[in-house]
Amino acid sequence: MVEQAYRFQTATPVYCERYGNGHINETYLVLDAAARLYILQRINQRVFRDPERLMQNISAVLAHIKQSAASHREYMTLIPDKDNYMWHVDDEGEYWRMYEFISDSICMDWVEIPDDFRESALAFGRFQRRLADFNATSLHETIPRFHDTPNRYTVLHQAIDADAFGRARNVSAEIDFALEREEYGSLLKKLHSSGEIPTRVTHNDTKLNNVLFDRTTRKAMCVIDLDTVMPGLAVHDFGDSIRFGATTAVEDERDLSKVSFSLELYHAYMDGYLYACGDALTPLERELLRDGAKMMTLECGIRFLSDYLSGDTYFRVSREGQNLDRARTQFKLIADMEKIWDELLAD
Ligand code: ADP
Ligand code: GN1
Ligand code: MG
Repeated sequence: MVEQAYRFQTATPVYCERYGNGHINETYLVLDAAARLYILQRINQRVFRDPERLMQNISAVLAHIKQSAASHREYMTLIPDKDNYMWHVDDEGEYWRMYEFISDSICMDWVEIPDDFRESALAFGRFQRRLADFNATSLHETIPRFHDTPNRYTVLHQAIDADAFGRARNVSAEIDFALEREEYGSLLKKLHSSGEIPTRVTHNDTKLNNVLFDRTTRKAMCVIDLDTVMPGLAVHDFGDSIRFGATTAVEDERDLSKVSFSLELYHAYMDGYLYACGDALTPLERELLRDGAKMMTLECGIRFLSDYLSGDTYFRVSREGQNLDRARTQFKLIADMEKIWDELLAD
């Protein structure tokens, strides 16, 4: 039993096991003596340097979403610790938080049918809409420059130059692929800096497995993993969903012949997203949705490749070469998108 499970306002915990497939935080499923389930998480402070402000963001965003939600299963509920704080700091200075487990929910690591993906788009679209009147400037930037693609290139250059693990020589094709697209990498940042696309409250980690679905109806209910909710770009949120979901294989698939971009899933997501929040987007944002998809795939590929070159210190790995495999799947998806670029425009 993780002893921090006892520190929150629940009945006595009777079970606690590692849970989920996240790359960053440490997540546990907890059962208490009253047969209630909870999610307990240790916040990764190497990634999130200011956990208290992060928790303030999450509390504020959840309170806001609650106001317009149709049911309590559409938002997460934090459980206070025994001193009535919304988080718990243990003797080692580690930050922990607990949520009610959303009952009868399922979480998917890949798209089983296009309708599931469309559903997830509805959830992220609703999320965007519900936070449209939330003051973005009140949010703390939990990871500075998180989706700053040109800065991700700077980090890649540093990793290549340092080549701390002697891995660069084996991945020259992947490095070349990334560097050939470096100029493109500044497209969205430039349009944002010049005010041509607006700042919005965004989720910034819109993977399919950050949405909970109702077990019976398979309707998307609740957006989770709010650590990276910050001011950002709507097209990035659209794009991050596409890079993770509009594919025929998992993110770390080793056999690249199994990995291809799915136009059918792309359009299923586009359809749901535009239905849920399309009228809130500007014409230029709609036009740039496909660039959001390519950019997030490129940025994530660069991040995986940089982490591989630097010794896998950021994304959790369970086998050697996993971050390289992840980078390769992203680059394969980009190559596929480029081949059908004209078909990716919003209608
Ligand atoms: P990470 O940042 O590591 O991805 P998440 O916050 O996404 O962590 O949580 C990891 C997994 O835990 C999710 O994919 C989901 O399966 C499950 N989970 C998280 N919060 C809840 C919740 N409130 N109710 C049910 N399951 C949850
Ligand atoms: C991480 O926390 P998780 O596993 O949902 C990462 C995302 C990446 C994703 C790649 C805070 O997401 O940015 O896109 O892995 N989160 C953070 O799977 O860096
Ligand atoms: Mg997650």
